[in-house]
Amino acid sequence: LKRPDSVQLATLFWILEPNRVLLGMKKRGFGVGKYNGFGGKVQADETPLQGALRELQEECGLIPIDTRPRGILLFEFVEPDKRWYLEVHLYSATKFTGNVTESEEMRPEWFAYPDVPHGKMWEDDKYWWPILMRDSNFLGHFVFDNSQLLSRGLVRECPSI
Ligand code: 6OG
Repeated sequence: LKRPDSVQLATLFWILEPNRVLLGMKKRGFGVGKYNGFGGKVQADETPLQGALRELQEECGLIPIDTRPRGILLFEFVEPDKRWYLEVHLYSATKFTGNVTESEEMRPEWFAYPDVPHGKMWEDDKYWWPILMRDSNFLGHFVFDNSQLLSRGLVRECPSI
């Protein structure tokens, strides 16, 4: 048996109002140039929920009111000399306090649901977005190749999360 690989914990927060969603344009680092929910790495002294709340506030200035867990995605990144894993805990809210503010990391922008720019988001999103939109939850595993293109994946609706 080989030594098991380690997994980095991260978060992704979706602000889903009845008629529009708040996305962030990632200004630097991993995923630069893509629209996404708000999030980042979970710190050693945090639960994923604590990390998700901290990152949401840091990146767009909001404090959510009706937070709920929506899913867990395991991303596997295959590089020539290594393979690494990100376990992303997803949350959503429909209500918040605070004002939407741009940060060093993210430029927030509202999108009406029909205008969500899936072509400018990570490729896995379109496979679980419909589950998010029908108010249900999910588990998934996606493998990305060296150019950060999706090579395979699976997602399962999991209402009881
Ligand atoms: P920082 O490096 O900014 O955290 N993330 C992904 N999000 C989606 N939708 N799809 C992916 O497919 C992703 N890979 C990573 C998780 C990275 C942020 O980017 C998200 C974190 O919110 C591969 O600290």
